[in-house]
Amino acid sequence: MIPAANATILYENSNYNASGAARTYGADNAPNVGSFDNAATSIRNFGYNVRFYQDAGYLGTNFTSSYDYNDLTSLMMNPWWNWNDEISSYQRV
Ligand SMILES: [Ca+2]
Ligand SMILES: [Ca+2]
Repeated sequence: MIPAANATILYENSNYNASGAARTYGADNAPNVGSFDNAATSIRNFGYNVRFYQDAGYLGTNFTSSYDYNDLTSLMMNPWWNWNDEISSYQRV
């Protein structure tokens, strides 16, 4: 899908890599990211404050940020787990 202007964009790989067969997902709000479930490794927010959730339907563990992340592996969800391949829904707040 082609993301709308200024939409948050999820990348399945690190460093916003969208070359070749690498998939991306773009939307302002996504109660369910569908086939992109548990795939996001880097994200761009374009300065918007966005809340990301571990579960679909804006549920579960979440974090809110306006930053871009080139590798969610380095963003810890808790002392034992990071955010790589975990996002299932998100919304602007
Ligand atoms: Ca990934
Ligand atoms: Ca998830």
